[in-house]
Amino acid sequence: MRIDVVTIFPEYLEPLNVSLVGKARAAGRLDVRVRDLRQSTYDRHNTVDDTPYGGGPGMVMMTGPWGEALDQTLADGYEAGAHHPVLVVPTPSGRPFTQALAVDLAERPWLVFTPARYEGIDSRVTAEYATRLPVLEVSIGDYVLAGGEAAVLVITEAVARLLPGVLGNAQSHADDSFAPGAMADLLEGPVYTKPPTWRGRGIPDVLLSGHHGRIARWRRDEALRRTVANRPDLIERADPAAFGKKDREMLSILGWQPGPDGRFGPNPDAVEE
Ligand code: 6GU
Repeated sequence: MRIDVVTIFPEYLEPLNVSLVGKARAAGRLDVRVRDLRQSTYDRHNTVDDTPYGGGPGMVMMTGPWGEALDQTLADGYEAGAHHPVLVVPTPSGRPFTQALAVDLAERPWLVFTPARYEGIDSRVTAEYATRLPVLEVSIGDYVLAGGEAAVLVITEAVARLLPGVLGNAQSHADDSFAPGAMADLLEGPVYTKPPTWRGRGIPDVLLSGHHGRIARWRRDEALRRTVANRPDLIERADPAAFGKKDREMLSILGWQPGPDGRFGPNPDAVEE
């Protein structure tokens, strides 16, 4: 996979040299190029932004530098043999970044990211490139960052670990929280390793029992417990067919019950723990 990032803060993308993404690059699974947007400015101050038409606060990134930088990025990539680019535009106004979108992006051969500062990029830039390649506006969550660079780091890490040969163990992402179909969209429960006692705290006996069926049941119960506590919306949204008899027993213990439509919701009479 090839990844291009065009930014006014190339140094912000340094973490792409580290850890999993760095290893994916070293292993030849990932070719990452970071381009300084200011290379595509020609005035004395290397200006990339101007005031918004219609007024309002902040500044808007100008068409000129983005157009030239993206034309050169695309030309360089095609020259190097890359193909089928997708333009990924990080913006708090984008579609939510999810594991499903990470899986989709991991199947693409070439991603071009345009992290913006200020109030965003003049809209004609995405309109123009949308005539040439798919453009995805993506948000990493319901909060506002000062720029899209951190979002590029997030998206790149989520995508890189899905590339064949990067994680080593293919099973490691089959049961990730949010992996499509995994655990019917429950969060993963707690995990333990040696030593068996730490500061007087042991580990659940079942994990030492060697009884795979009971261990799987315990993990499922803990996943339900954690999901109820941290992401009750996932239980409410879940297809009730995903919950078997034992799941229903656990949900009942946790104070959840099926409503008239079969979907689970909190039992209004239950006492919160
Ligand atoms: Cl992709 N960019 C910015 N600036 N803020 C965000 C975001 C992106 N996703 C959530 N907040």
